[in-house]
Amino acid sequence: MTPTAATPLSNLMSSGTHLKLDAPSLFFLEEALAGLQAKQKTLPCKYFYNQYGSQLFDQICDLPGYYPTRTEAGIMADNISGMASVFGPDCLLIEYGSGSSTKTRILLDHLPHLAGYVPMDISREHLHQTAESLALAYPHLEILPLCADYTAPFELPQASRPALSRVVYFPGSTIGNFHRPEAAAFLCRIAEVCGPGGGLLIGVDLRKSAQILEPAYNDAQGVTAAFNLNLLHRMNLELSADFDVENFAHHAFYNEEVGRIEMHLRSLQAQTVYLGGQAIPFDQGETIWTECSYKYSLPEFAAVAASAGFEVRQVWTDREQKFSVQYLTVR
Ligand code: AVI
Repeated sequence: MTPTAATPLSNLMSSGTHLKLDAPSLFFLEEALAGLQAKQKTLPCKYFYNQYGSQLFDQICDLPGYYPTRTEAGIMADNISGMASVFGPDCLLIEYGSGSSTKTRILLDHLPHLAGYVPMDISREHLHQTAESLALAYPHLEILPLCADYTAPFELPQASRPALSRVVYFPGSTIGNFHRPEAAAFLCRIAEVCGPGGGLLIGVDLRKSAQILEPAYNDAQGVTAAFNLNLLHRMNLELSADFDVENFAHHAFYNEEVGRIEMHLRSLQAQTVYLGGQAIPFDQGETIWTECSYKYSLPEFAAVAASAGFEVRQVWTDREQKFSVQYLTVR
């Protein structure tokens, strides 16, 4: 999730592209052009998640080789009483990127004294459907859905019962999709949202061998490849780009030195693509870097957390130490 130097919107709007784009699409165009005009071409991984991309991600979570979702769910199920005990009474639970709040239900089942639950998601439709079904399942819990991008500043809704503390829930190891300095800056902003006496319950994927990691991002069914290539389809559909998607291939590998999976889209031939009236030349073999997924050792993550003003209070892992769920408090 690296911000890039962007072409100003005003330039794009007057660049003679004659595209009729709404504000979010113009922003997408601006970010895509900035990334594709850099020396190492990049695209922000947040654009994976349109409706089709979110469906593909759900399929990834069920793939036999994609261990994180299943391992995290197992850790939650095995340790739920211990996790629930870190929440004080009248606590406001705030979930970043709540989606369908599947993992949260196990927490909600064990937290009868919450002041409220704030599911936060960028997809309004998904958020409201989830809020409605949660309201039916938990009639005594105040649910305060917040449609927001959690990487940008937002205002928390006011619960009718005053909250004594706030706990942010950020599962799924999405923290791994930030480069390390960005992860620290993001955790710093979470610490501000939690405030004094607050905490963060976070899923963090752990360092492990390339033999386990690489198959998790290179499934034989081609679902991860489709997820990655969907970025090009999105630019064709939404930004009138002319990517020939067949001319690109999914490429994912573990960069052990820095402890991250890198996903790229490799150009299979020399070609030129047009986006927003700009020519984007590709050499054969050149890549667009679309995602990083950092894996942490426990001390590495504790150091990042400390630099953001958090202290690691408790760590739960599976037996093989593939994944961790950690409870951090604001120092
Ligand atoms: C959302 N995020 C934690 C996933 C990951 O593993 O980094 C996204 C993903 N990319 C490919 N497969 C899954």
